[in-house]
Amino acid sequence: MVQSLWNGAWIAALATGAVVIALILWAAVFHRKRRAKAELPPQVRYNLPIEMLYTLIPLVMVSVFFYFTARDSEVLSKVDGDATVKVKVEAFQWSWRFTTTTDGKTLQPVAGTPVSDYKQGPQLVLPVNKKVEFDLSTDDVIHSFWVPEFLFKRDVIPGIPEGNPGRKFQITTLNKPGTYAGRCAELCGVDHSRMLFSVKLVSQQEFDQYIATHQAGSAQ
Ligand SMILES: [Cu+2]
Repeated sequence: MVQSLWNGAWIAALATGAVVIALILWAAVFHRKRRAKAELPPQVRYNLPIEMLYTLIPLVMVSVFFYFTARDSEVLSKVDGDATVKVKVEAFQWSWRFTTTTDGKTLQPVAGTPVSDYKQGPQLVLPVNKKVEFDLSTDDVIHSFWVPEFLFKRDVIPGIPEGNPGRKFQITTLNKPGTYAGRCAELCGVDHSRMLFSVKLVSQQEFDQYIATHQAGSAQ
């Protein structure tokens, strides 16, 4: 869905660009000054039809972009039903803490240590093909949770109370096992660029094993 919105926007933008460049070339080639003493071509102003046209066309274009963007973001940010896995994401200067709850069990939080271990970063382990719900919070400044390959990014804003649907989003498209790099996408201070993490998508069996060894209270 994100991909098709992106593609559509690019096609529309490229088509607009092609028309504009063609008009510029047309004006430059066919209406250039040919003789040294050529008189000015007729100067058009207050031409109502033309002014209407270049007011209406951009309005229509912006409305079309707005419609598709609003329609898709409505679907993408919808939070409904119960998710199999819930992840509490706490962003701080400058790392992340992930606390996973699934099947009534809460796992030991995975947290990064700012600066020193940024190359490693905390790793969030999730099962594939499950609905995962994220709940984003922070106590300091605005951060942004971003895993580029998930084609999804959401700002983490301080001061939004727990339970507010604005902090949550659900993803159902995590279906390819692998390790995906994540980062903070909102400039949040001096070590913002080191606010890295990763998400590892594993099979359900591997995830069950992970739960068994990482349940809160159990010996590591
Ligand atoms: Cu940040």
